[in-house]
Amino acid sequence: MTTWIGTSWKMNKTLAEARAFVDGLVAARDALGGVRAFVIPPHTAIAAVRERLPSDVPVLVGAQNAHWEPAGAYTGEVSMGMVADAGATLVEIGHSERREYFGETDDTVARKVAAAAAAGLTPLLCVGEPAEVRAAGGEIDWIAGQVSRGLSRLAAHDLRKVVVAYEPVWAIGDLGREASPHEIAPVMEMLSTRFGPGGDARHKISAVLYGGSVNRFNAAALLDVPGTDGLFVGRAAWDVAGFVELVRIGA
Ligand code: G2H
Repeated sequence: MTTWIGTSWKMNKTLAEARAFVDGLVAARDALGGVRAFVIPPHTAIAAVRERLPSDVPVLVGAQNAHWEPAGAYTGEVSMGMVADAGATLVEIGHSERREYFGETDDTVARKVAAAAAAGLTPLLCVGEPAEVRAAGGEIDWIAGQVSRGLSRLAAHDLRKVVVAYEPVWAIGDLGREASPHEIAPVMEMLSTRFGPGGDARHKISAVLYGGSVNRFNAAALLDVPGTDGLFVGRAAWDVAGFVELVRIGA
């Protein structure tokens, strides 16, 4: 299977910065074909990134969030159809920052996963356990529960559209610490066998990614963890050279 390498810019980058990143991707186009690469800009830059990417540069564009309702009086929200119209083909759902700061629950996550799939988008369902759950040894049950609930509103035939990213909360961002391959292996194995491409066909999703403080030094070892179909990267890929280097590692 082709390895997925992607980045979310979170709340970063002006339009000029987004276009400069795309220009860097175009300059490195020969490196991109070996992986399934994706970039998730803020909503303001989705269309600009999509329009600037030549169609023969194989990079998917995503959205960091979208509402489950198709339209209506939901001030400040955008729909799945709107992000698709802007050029997104995948949508990140349930990142721990959205669960922590913006009130995302398993119910809103499940609604969004189903709405994304219905709109023809790839739902990128993010799950992860907090530090206290890991300290108590409860991560396998926590993650299995988050994934099950996140998929609970999805039509069975849409399961294959889903990508899951395992991102332990304690390993995310500047305050996080790197997870070791040893620490993530049991979770990745559970996700892969229970939900992933290697698992029971009735519950087959398309890929299981790892994210959380991934960088060029730990990427190869994390990719080697059985059941890992790719990496979802933040800070280390916000600079286009960093992203391209991670793509080369994944190829
Ligand atoms: C986790 C990750 C992006 P970072 O959110 O998927 O961010 O690599 O900066 O920890």
